[in-house]
Amino acid sequence: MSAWRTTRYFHLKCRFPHEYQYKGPDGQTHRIVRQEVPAGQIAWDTSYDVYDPIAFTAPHVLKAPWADPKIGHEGFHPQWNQMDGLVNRQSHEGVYRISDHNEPLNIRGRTGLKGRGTLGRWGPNHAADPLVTRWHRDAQGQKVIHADSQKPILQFVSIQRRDTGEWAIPGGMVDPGELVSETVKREFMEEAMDSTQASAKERESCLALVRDFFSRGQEIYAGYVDDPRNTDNAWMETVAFLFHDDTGEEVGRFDLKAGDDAQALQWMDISSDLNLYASHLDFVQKAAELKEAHW
Ligand code: RP5
Repeated sequence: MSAWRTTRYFHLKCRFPHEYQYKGPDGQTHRIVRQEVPAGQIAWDTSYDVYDPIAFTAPHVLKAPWADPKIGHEGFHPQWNQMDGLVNRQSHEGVYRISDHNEPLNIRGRTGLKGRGTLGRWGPNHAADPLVTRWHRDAQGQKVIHADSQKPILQFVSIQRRDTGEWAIPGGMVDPGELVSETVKREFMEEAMDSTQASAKERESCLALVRDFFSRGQEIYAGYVDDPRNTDNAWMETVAFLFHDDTGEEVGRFDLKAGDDAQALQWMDISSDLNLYASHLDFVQKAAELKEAHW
């Protein structure tokens, strides 16, 4: 069974021994130990008598205007498994269950922690991921071929996350009512383009180019993300789009250098050796397969 299939059915990064990490208002990183959930006990259908995880919702989430209120809060009547006004409470993976306390249950099963953690929505929290790729080329502009696989090496735009320090696709949350196709473009502009330090004039032409480039994406994944922030009652889902610059003359020509205080950013060579945030390696693998690149 490939890694792609494995992570599709079992979540790993939101389970013991991985701790739940969050940054408190004091700037300190706090760690919460998840209850152990053996692989055979992940499914809600399987009984697990000793299962009694602690509940945790980050204090800032309880006060945030972008987050859902507590269950039972006056005036909060969430419409599970459907569009709830502008909020999408549907899962890409089917119908999720609701507990006796009217709380959604993680569509992939137990995580060893109740509550919402640092996530704002009960149930699915929708994100979008722009996977932007180009070929690794040498100084003469020729594609670099990997010595072992004899296949060309693909590169993708990778950003170092501030929360965990891990390298990731520069994705982001879908705003209520926003189209996923808009989210990928917005997130890429915010997270990646801002660091190109281009002049105002250059920026204008860059924007036009990026808009055109982002109109030609290919959806490569829609579903659950094995995100370390997932809990029994709140979890990440995403739609990942592949945007490939075959000639390297579009977005591929941007030299992505982060400024002093900007987030680290780079064109990263794709291979199975990478260690990326959540299930991002699965999306990158899919891109390498589609483009018949080195893996
Ligand atoms: C991941 O979290 C998604 O795949 C996406 O990359 C990211 C969105 O969350 P933020 O980066 O906005 O925190 O699950």
